Amino acid sequence: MMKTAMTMMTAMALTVLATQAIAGDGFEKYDTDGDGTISLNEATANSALMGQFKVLDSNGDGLLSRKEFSEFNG
Ligand SMILES: [Ca+2]
Ligand SMILES: [Ca+2]
Repeated sequence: MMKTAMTMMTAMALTVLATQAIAGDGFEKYDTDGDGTISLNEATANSALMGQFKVLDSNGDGLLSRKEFSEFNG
């Protein structure tokens, strides 16, 4: 039962990721908790993003908004 639930969740996650890859800017891929911003913790998923985090965070609140993330070159 647990295994079935995990398999379903994995399948759903893959579907979401595939959809977003097509849609394209990648923001949702890094915003893993879905709060509409990318935290430093979420940015650790990508070393390039991590490296640019402080530069991208133009208002210095420690979070990347969608607009701030749009400046990311990764
Ligand atoms: Ca987030
Ligand atoms: Ca910010």
